[in-house]
Amino acid sequence: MPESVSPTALVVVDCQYDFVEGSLACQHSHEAVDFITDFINEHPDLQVCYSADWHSPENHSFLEHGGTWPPHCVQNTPGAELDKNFERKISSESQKPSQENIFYKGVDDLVEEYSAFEAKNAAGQVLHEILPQDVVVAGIASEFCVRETVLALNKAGFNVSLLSPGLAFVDLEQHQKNLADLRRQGITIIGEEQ
Ligand code: VGL
Ligand code: ZN
Repeated sequence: MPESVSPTALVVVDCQYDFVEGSLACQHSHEAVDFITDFINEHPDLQVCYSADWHSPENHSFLEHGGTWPPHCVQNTPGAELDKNFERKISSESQKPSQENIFYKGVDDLVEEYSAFEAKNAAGQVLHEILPQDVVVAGIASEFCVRETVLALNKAGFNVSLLSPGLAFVDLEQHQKNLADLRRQGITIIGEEQ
């Protein structure tokens, strides 16, 4: 029997238009998406999963319903769509966003679900249940959904790395604090030139 190479998955967190250039536009977002698409094309064996923040208009995360954020990622609106550069620029069909590899979270109006750990795809599969041991995380926003996703995976025993040039953030200082804190907790930070 040939020895199989242990698989690695990349979790691309919330690279949706509202976070890239919409109501909650984050810093470094276009650079992050470009970096992620190049990284995927350079790693054709990587299993790629995308998370999507997926709120109803009544979500309690929104200011008008007592939350802290402007309305964002409302289900089936343009702001909730994944950046089309993944579809356009990724060479391998299986690594592009699809029914199988998009995992939705934030569906419950009453729960602020930053972490993508329990996100589900259209068939109801749960993200953490289909991931291999080794997981690389990138996406938006570093200090919120990326951070909570990394912490949940780490706590559950996954071997987690963070792709620093593939991150976008609300606030640069908070982003840098986040990286330092996650490193302290044993997360490997890849490519820290930013
Ligand atoms: C996020 C704020 C609200 C994120 C999601 O993806 O980081 N941030 N909802
Ligand atoms: Zn949200």
